[in-house]
Amino acid sequence: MPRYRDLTHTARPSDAPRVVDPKNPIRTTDPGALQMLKLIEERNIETVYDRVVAQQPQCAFGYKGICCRICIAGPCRVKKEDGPGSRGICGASAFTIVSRNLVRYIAGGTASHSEHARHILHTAHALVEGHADDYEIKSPAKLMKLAQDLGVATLDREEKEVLKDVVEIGYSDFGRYQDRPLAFLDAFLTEGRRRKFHHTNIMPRAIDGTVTELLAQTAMGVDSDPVNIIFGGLKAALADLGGEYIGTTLSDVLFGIPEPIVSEANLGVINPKMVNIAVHGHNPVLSEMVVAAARKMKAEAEKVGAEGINIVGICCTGNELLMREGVYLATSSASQEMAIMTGALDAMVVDIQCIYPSVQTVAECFHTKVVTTEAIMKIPGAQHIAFNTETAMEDAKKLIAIAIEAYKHRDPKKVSIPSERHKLVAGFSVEALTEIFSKINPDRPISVLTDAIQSGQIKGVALMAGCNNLKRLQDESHITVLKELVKNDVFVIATGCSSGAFAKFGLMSPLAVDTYAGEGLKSFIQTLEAANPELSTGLPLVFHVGSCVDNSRGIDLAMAMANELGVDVPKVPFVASAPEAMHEKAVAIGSWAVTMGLPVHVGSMPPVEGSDLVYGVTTQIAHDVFGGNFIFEVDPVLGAQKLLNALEYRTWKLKIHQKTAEKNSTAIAQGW
Ligand code: NFS
Ligand code: SF4
Repeated sequence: MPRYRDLTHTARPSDAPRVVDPKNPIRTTDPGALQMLKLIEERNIETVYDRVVAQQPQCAFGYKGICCRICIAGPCRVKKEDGPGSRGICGASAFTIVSRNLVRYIAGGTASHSEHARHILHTAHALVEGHADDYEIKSPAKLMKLAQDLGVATLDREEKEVLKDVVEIGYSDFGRYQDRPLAFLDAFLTEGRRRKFHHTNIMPRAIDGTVTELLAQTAMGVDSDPVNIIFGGLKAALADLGGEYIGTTLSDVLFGIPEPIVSEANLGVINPKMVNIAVHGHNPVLSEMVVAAARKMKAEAEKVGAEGINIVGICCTGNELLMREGVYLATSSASQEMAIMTGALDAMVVDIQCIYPSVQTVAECFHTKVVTTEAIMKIPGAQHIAFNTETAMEDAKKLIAIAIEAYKHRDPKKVSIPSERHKLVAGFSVEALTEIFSKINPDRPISVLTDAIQSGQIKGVALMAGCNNLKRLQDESHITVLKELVKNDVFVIATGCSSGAFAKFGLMSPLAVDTYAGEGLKSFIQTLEAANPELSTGLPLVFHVGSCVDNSRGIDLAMAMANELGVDVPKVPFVASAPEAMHEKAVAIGSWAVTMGLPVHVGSMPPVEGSDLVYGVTTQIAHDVFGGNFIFEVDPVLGAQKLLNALEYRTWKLKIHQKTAEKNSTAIAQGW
């Protein structure tokens, strides 16, 4: 069987248009957002959908990654195949320029995720030092497990003492100078991956150091070898994964391990009778406190004539709250402005990342107050209330008071909330999934999943992740890839704005199983439900594992499957897809996923086509070195097909090698 059934072995994407309908401002398929669009037209409000159209056609040099702005002799563009025009002023070739641009995305993504992680570490640190009394250790069990993974003693020790040591290790992971690997990465890897990263010399020792080193490596006149540059990028991508591990594990310690929980999603969750506050961004340190404060301030809201306070989430902080508190998810990245346009949002409280600066412009047409909370994130015109972990509850109450005050100025004539809202079940941490599987096999829970693959009941597992990118229509690619995968019996877990899309469309509901799952997947989900009668929520079509930082949970599941099967990650029928990738963070995640050994579909073309060499390294050579590779395919149906092929290939190989091992009574071979 040829690799991924690609008979040409070119790994080229199809000819599908890179920007569909470039003149069409109706750039969404989200039913809630579509209802808003009509209204927007009447009121003549500019949105992201208009701005996408205004940017077309986008610069072809930038699109292919062959524009260099790294020094101010530039910008330099690669204009010709050969001669002086084929290089930058300093002589940098297309492969140098493309690879440098690409890995600088990774540096940005790693910096973003680790900034989030750093904030959570600071909060945990303040807690053990006695300066963050509004926080607590919600999950001592997670803390003890984490401590054991990191080699921290737990016997007869106070929880706070243990946490203190864990936090110290986290801090060292940011600034370690000794030649030791990143602890929050090394602790979780399979033996095979650990060895691979040492052999290829990409095991990071500190997050900040790795990002800085990568910026230095890619400065004007430093590294021009594209392969060396890419390996530098992969090292930073692994540092990104370490940062995500810090974020996810310590969030679980402070706010609890997610468990199955029922909620609802899409703009219809905004309640005309209540004070509505959207928490938007990524960091649960702030939003968890806003939820807690809202619970205490109902009476204040009632005083101004509201029925109460309705907190709704947007983007990943929405995912964090959905997973742990069952807070409604109002919308996801590309439709964030729509939440304000309902005219019923009294405040939008933001922390960091993925927040369009335009939310303030839109808010100025309504009574909505946009409030920024972090020192590194301000928006001209928006109010800023510094949020401190030391005074968290007090600060959160201030934020809510702003919303209650704004509610008084709400104009009923401007209120127009779409009816769209869907029930969903979320909260499937790896712990929660393991618990569900353990009802069938308490000794080896993960074998429930791997056995279902081996028997052919399901085809494998897919992690669907990533953002919205309006080069196609919002959510269309997420929904299409998902439907293709589940129809073909793939067990799907989801994070970030991909899970946001599924939630908004009603696909994260048990009701969707019958309609969309293939026979095998349906029977697998039914078996799990039958073994877990106490789980009154039922089980959904797609399993929500959290925010983008929680992609660490996804790779945890892949590694657990690898250990169960007695192989390393590249042999596991497990794939990933970011059908609408947009952010630098998505580039970092995709890159570590490849390095961890996964085939990774990306549905929005990154700027790599300006160099055949870089394109080849990311889509093919990476597979030879790490066992994972990028699959760039903008057509979502074809993208799903390529993922199915990758799963089929892995399952087929796995079965052959297992049979041979059984026949000869040996361990399964590793070198294939
Ligand atoms: Ni992830 Fe989450 Fe969404 Fe993309 Fe942005 S919210 S961290 S980066 S756009 S999925
Ligand atoms: Fe041009 Fe080289 Fe400067 Fe890039 S680093 S802008 S290619 S001179």
